[in-house]
Amino acid sequence: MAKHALIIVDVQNDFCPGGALAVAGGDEVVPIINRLSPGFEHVILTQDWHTPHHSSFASSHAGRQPFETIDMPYGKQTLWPDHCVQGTAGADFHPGLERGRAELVLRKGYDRAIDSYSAFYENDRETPTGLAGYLRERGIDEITLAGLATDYCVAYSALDALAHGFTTTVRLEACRAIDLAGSLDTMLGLMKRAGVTLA
Ligand code: VGL
Ligand code: ZN
Repeated sequence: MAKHALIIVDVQNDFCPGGALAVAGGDEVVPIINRLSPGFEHVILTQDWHTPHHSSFASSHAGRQPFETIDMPYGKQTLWPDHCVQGTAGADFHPGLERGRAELVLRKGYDRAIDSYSAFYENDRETPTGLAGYLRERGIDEITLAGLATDYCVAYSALDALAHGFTTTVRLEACRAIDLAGSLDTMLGLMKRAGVTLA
């Protein structure tokens, strides 16, 4: 029997209007996801969970501004405003998000030296978070993703889920994008070509 999990990506205050890295309409996904999640037998939450002075923050690099790109030892990295710092209100889940049925809260981005968009791998693309093993060990073979942001954490997670052999769907109506320099079109194209179902 196929087991299907909903992965709710980074529905946190800092990605909602008024937050440090607000995604336009970010809070609109909350009621949509609340309607979706009872239909899934397994629900998993991810939480962006950065150390203070994280290396993905522009404020950690002298003379750099948010949304610039720099070279890191592991490749290119977009710099962000300080966001989702461990233990802060901005890192909390949106208060309206129904999360009583969540079986796992997967935190990511907690290594100061490296960012993690994907719920499966850090941005070096080789350090695993353990999520693939968790899903596999529990017999889950199908994944649906929703949350924030479509073109960063949702897209990278979807591509990695597919690469791991999970049947993967992104519910676009339950996602909102940052859309930095065409990133939404780029990532939608990559997902479509890879074989992610965009619903
Ligand atoms: C995200 C940028 C930085 C996301 C997280 O959740 O899509 N984007 N950190
Ligand atoms: Zn982040």
